[in-house]
Amino acid sequence: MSFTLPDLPYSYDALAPYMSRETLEFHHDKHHLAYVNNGNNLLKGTEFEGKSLEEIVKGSYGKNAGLFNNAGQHYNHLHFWNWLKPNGGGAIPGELEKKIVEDFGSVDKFKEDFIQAGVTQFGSGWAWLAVKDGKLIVAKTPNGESPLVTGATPILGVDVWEHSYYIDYRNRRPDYLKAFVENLVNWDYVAELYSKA
Ligand code: MN3
Repeated sequence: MSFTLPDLPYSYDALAPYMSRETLEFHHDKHHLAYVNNGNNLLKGTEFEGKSLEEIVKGSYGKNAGLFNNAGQHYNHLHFWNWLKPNGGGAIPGELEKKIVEDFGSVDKFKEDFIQAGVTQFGSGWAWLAVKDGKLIVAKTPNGESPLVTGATPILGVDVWEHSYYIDYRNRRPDYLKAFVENLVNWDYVAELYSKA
């Protein structure tokens, strides 16, 4: 397969004031597009042509750094746009909420751990909620990595590269993460991924 850039599932103004049009224009139209174009160029002539995106991400990890970085970021961003929605945050669908309480003790404890993972990811990377061996875990990864490469299934991720928040929050990464959790998360999409994990 080759990589293509999907349209955002909402308008560029839809996530304001928590994520501005300008951030989405740079992040989607320039950064994500660059991963798509670079990924397609690096995919050409490799053993990964014709494979699914997840197979490319997992297969290129540790083997083909250039392809992995771009395919990994393409995978992460495809989901990231769907992990956001206008008037997000709020109630977590029942079954997923139950599992969060079971594995973290409370929803608040999960949110605290998730935000902490994003705050403490040194440099560029992502913070995650993932399913591993039937259990929910919080994780953080550098650059374009995701829990996919450690045999887990990511169900929620937040981009903590500076391009994702610097226009709106400058150096206040904790404020961006709090807004992500409280006002932007599309829990229906997280629950959908959880049900398939
Ligand atoms: Mn990004």
